[in-house]
Amino acid sequence: MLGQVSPPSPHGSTLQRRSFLRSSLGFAAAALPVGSQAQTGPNARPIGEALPEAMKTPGGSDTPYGQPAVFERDVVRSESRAAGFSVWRSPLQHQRGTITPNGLHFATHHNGVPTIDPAKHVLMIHGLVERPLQFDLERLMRYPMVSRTHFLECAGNSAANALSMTALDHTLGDLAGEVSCAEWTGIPLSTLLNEAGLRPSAKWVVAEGADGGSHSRSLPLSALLKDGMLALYQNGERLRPSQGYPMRLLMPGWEGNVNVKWLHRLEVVDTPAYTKDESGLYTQVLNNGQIEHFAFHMEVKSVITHPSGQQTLPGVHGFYEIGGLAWSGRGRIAKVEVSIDGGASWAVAQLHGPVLDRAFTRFTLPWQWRGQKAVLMSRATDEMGHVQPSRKVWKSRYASHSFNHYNAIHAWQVGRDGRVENTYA
Ligand SMILES: Nc1nc2c(c(=O)[nH]1)N[C@H]1C(S)=C(S)[C@@H](COP(=O)(O)O)O[C@H]1N2
Ligand SMILES: [Mo]
Repeated sequence: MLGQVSPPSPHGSTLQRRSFLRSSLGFAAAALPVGSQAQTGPNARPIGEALPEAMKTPGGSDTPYGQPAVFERDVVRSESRAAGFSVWRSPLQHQRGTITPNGLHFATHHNGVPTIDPAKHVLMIHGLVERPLQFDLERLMRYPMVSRTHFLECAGNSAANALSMTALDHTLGDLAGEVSCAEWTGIPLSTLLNEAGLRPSAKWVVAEGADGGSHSRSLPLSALLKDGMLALYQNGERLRPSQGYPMRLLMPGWEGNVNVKWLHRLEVVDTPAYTKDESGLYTQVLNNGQIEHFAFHMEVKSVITHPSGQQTLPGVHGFYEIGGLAWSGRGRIAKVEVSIDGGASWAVAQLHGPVLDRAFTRFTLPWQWRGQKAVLMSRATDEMGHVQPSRKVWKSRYASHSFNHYNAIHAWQVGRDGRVENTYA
């Protein structure tokens, strides 16, 4: 690579930050070259003289549905199975930007992926309504639609870091890849619920999927009317079977499992149904033995995607970019701070806009690595003022076997050899 790379200018040039950058040995404040130089000497050929191989022959053919480059074969989801569940984690460490490609969207299936013929699928709205309604896809396609970019995160994301006594040496995707972000397009649920006509006693809605175990959850009606979407499209194309084809419920910022896939029934009721899915699986046991029920929101969280677990800095000392993703189920990300010394000092990272409500936000910070041991951490704050807790504080709130809604600060240790490893700081 030729030329120089200039790290982005510091965000928020307060006096405090300037002096932090000056006084900190680790964070780069000036432009640093990372490109390699043209070779010199008697046998050196001038840069640009040799034609690349691909320019000497005609190219190959394309495919009807575009595929990633063959050299990107390793960029895939990883699967793990537990108690009949199948979980596919997104390789966050290989992604840049904020939108998860459809083929890499994480997935959690309690009973596999059903094959649903859209011509035969119906959505029913019944219960405490004036007019029970049934919709086929042809009819739904005539409704006005909206598009929104939102993350989706499994309540059990990062369970390994919540439960394991020692930090497991895994990749970021394997540790925290049950989260993704996509542009969802569909029909506001208020349109369909209001068409059915809500009775005064209507307070909750039971959403049921058309998969084997009929996954179902109860949601407060008021929240569904405000924010709920019947999603039909994911990043511009129809939903993937893995994401609920032909239609799913989307509740922005709420734990993944209420986002019922393969949605076929909305029953309007006056109290929660206490389905097996919400009673058995998605409750948290607090430290005092009390049960936390219907904890819908996913709280503010962030992860450093590069450098991250099982990666190795190429050994060259100098400029590196620390970068990552932050999100909150409560609103926009207001601030991300990064530490290179295990939390002893923090610098404010640059946020890359647009900073959207309940969506992935990218953050970066230039860093000079001089071969020293380092512990990299990121700490996000959302616009409501919620800040990520330390692991110790998070663990003190819940019973030792609780793992849902884990949003503690995540840490990577960088060794002198440049190897990056999961650690508890
Ligand atoms: N019908 C149905 N909906 C479901 C599930 C399921 O197994 N069946 N899994 C839930 C869980 S636990 C999560 S985390 C999200 C994951 O959504 P995704 O697979 O599109 O990422 O879907 C939820 N919706
Ligand atoms: Mo989940």
